[in-house]
Amino acid sequence: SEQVVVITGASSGIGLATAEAAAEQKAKLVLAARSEAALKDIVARITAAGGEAVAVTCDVSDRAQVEAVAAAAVQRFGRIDTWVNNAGIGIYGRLDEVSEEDHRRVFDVNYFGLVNGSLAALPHLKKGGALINVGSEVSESAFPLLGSYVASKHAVKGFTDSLRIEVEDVDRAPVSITLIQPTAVDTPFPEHAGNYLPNEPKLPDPKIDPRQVAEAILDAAQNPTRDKRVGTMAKVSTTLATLF
Ligand code: NJP
Repeated sequence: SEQVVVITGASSGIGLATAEAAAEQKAKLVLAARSEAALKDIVARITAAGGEAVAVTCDVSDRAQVEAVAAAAVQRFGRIDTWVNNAGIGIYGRLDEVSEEDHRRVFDVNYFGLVNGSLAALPHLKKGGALINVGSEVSESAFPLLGSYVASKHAVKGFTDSLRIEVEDVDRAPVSITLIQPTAVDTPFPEHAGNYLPNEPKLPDPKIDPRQVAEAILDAAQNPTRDKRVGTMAKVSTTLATLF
């Protein structure tokens, strides 16, 4: 396809894998994250391989910065076909020890970042397009020592499912809205997370390859489904000893 695809959190992990896979499919890419240098390297790599990509430095928790990403996409490529809200962070720690500031930060990025992206993208998608929101297996289940993260991903699912009804069923706009729900994915997510625990946080095995999630995201851009689960969906063990 020659889709114009916007990806938030494109500097690492799932977002980066999605950018690379989309570039192979000849998509025109708008890559957003806070790390300007990392994005520039990725854009240089994609461009050197014959692809088209532009980097936009952006903190998704700031609505104006997210609107600037949409504006950059339209300015460079004339339209937006697919918008992927992928940026996210974690905070490891008990709910009674995570500071209010950290708890709010998780919601500012994971929830309000995705709200900002969805609302910035929708006006551009209404003639036909795909909005793809990265939730999680924990959008529907509990998980200890990542409680603020789990709560934010539940909020992501509630927002995404409600928005879908308004856009598809009330407006009858040809926008597909998909929630991607991966299991644990092999990315630097734990290293990027805040941590109140005495030891290095990690995610439980089995961890899937981020390219598997990228494939599900790009597939949803072409063949939308309401919820796309990726991974084994084995019941997450709540035995703390297996996690940390
Ligand atoms: O994590 P990581 P993943 N504004 O840390 C960016 C979900 N998920 O790929 O800003 C803008 O490698 C950050 O870039 P930078 C997860 O919840 C994961 O695993 O430059 N961007 C980086 O590009 C999240 O929603 C697993 O630091 C911001 C990216 O986000 C998504 O998958 C399982 C930002 C994070 O890359 C990608 O996570 C699951 C901000 N304020 C769902 N803050 C899993 N890994 O197991 C961060 O079910 N970023």
